[in-house]
Amino acid sequence: MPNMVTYPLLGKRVWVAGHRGMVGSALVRRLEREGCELLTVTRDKVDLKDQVAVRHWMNQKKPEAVFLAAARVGGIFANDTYPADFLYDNLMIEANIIEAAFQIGVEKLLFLGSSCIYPKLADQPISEDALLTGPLESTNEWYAIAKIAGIKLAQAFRRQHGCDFISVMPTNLYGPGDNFDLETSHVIPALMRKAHEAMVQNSDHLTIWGTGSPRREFLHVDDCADGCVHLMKVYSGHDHVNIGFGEDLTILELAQLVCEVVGFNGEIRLDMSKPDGTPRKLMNSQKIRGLGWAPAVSLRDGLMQSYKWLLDNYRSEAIRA
Ligand code: GFB
Repeated sequence: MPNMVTYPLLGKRVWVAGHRGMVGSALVRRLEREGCELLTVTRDKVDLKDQVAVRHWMNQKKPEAVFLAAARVGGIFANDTYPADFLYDNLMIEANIIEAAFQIGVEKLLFLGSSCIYPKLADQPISEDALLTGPLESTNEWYAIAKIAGIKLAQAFRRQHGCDFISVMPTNLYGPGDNFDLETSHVIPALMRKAHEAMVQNSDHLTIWGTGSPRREFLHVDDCADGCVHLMKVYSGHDHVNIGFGEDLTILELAQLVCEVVGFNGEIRLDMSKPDGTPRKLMNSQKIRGLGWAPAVSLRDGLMQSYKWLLDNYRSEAIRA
């Protein structure tokens, strides 16, 4: 049984680092129910890659709990195209925040990683102890190395200084506030936008990347935020914890489901010049289930919610960027 504790958030000063991102904004929505004092800061005020600025701001605001959701994120193409940004930015952000959290005596910190930390060919479903047991997937090794370093930093500060810093590894996420840019996004927003535009333009087909055969697991971002808040309140331990949905499907099956949700009936074509990435990435989420948490949003319902968000925001900068 994982280490269960009680850390109520009621009345605490809680910083959500990265509150404008998809995960950070879901955390802000979820934390509104906890009766805590929420702290946020925008990039134009504090660049999280700047150690001095981070130390100064944290020292002034004195958060008691921190959700470290700030990161440079993107889909398979962005990861493969901008390796320096994905490695450097993520290393700097997490190192600055974790070290400053130690310096100012933050009571509890939760670091968010990603399922891409696991070896490309890890046994499925992937349990937490698969970390560092084999080579990484090449399209996202830069991001994965940064996230592994984040887990290790949290563990090192716990071990050397007794800090209550924990790490969670969410599976592939989607939901309101997602990035719908076709070059840099993850697969769900990309397919949703492609299906929507194909339907509006009366096209007879849409094209997906790769062979359509990789399998992925998808978790709605509100479930992820709920799982993170749950862990913050009940878990304390050296080992990181997976947060998954529990089922996966092929990219082709996903494309069919997205087309159904959007109402597009055309053909789905494959662009084999694009990479598949990891063949399968289904996480073993028994540990968080054992801590009393389970997801609530089905993939179909979550996709319908995301499509509504896309329609509501289609003309905005958030989509057209
Ligand atoms: O979501 P995605 O970009 O990330 O791609 P990963 C998942 C799968 O969908 C891959 C396929 O096999 C893609 O080839 N795919 C099909 C598409 N059509 C599309 C499309 O139009 N756009 C996109 N983006 N994919 C990411 C990592 O890996 O997962 C990150 O690169 C992070 O580091 C994230 O860990 C959770 O699941 O392959």
